[in-house]
Amino acid sequence: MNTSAITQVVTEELRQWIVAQAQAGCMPEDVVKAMVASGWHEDVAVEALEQTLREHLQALQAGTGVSPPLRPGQAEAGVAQAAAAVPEPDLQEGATVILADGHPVQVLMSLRLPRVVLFGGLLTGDECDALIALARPRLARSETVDTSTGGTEVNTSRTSDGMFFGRGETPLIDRIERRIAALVNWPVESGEGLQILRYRPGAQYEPHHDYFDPAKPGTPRILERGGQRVGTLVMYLNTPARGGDTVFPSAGLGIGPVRGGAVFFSYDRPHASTLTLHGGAPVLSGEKWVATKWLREQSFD
Ligand code: PD2
Ligand code: ZN
Repeated sequence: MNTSAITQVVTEELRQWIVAQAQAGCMPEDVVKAMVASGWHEDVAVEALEQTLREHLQALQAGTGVSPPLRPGQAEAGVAQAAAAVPEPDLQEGATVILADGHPVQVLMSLRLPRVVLFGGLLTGDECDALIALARPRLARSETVDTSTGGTEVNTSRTSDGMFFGRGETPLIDRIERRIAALVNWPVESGEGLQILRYRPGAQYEPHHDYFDPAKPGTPRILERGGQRVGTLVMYLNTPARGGDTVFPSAGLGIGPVRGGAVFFSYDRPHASTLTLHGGAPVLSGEKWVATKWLREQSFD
């Protein structure tokens, strides 16, 4: 196979990871397997392995070959991760509507990689209005989980206001959570509480991954409760006048927010190879309100 046609870039981080695996005594075929499992093409993996180890050996022989240890956050390109089970809607036989806990939801678009499914009519107009009314008095400047400490921090890359509901906090929220669970075949108990965000004009959410970066020191603490995130459902509670698309830059995909609709995406490993980098483009006029449901591997209690 002609590997020059493949555009995967072998980064310095990946080279360092390969050296670290070799130093730890891993068999070359296991290193290749791990790379393939995390999204690398096999031919690229073999070539990267051979070339990296050859160069490392040459550097050692020349007396300059001390590979620096990986810094936190540097490992992402090379960290091998086994695939986890993920939430997934029943789309067999070209379903155009899914009956989720008795509520008809339209299937508008689906993509294999990244795994993205666009739904229409997941929430009724009344349900959207009720969520906004419940959340409005409880909004505060959005915080995100800080994986360097495991705590929360105000994040300047996210200029929205937000709040979290407890799971099943009201009968309305309980009903919506059961509908989501039925739609994506994932237990209610593995869902985080609903998060509501309000973006004003100019507000945005810069591209990020929703999974917790395994290389960050605070991540093990976060994972103790429910394990990794494996899926996200962003529900649109209104239709902004202009802007506010949910974008997937690695896939060149933009989703226009429409009231009652929702974008679902899953990621079977905490790795960029899932192509689930995504963000909220700036709102240009009007407001944008969303409700996000993050789904964990295990019970989130
Ligand atoms: O509001 C959005 O479009 C958006 C974009 C990226 C929401 C999230 N991420 C999220 O809630 O994780
Ligand atoms: Zn997100």
